[in-house]
Amino acid sequence: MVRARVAAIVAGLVLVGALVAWSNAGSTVRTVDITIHFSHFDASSIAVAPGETVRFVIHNEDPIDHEFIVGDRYVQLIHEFGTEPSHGAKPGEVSVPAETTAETTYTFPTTPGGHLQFACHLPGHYAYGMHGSIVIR
Ligand SMILES: [Cu+2]
Repeated sequence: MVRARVAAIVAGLVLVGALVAWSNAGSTVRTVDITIHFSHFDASSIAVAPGETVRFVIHNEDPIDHEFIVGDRYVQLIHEFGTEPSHGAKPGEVSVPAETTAETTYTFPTTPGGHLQFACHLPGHYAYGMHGSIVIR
């Protein structure tokens, strides 16, 4: 009798633990909204936690196309001098056509202290100021 009651309590605790773990797993993706207006991002710096997964939702209010690329200096250089016309397949890289909203999800490295960038590499846009920093801390 007592054993059955203890077993029921233990089973209940295991269920509660599983539900808490499940709800925490669902909350690990943070959404960051960024608006592009007059060829500028409305954020200049974003702080993320090591290993954090962020869903970036990019709102392009301009009548021209833009893009949103997350990566280190090497990735940014590839895109600045590269020829990829559009993005969307790789995490952290998305094209944002004129007056639309697009999103991309990126999981950051687990090592704290890293510095990445977000940027637009359509011709002349980076030089015009379409970039910002991402600090992992
Ligand atoms: Cu742009």
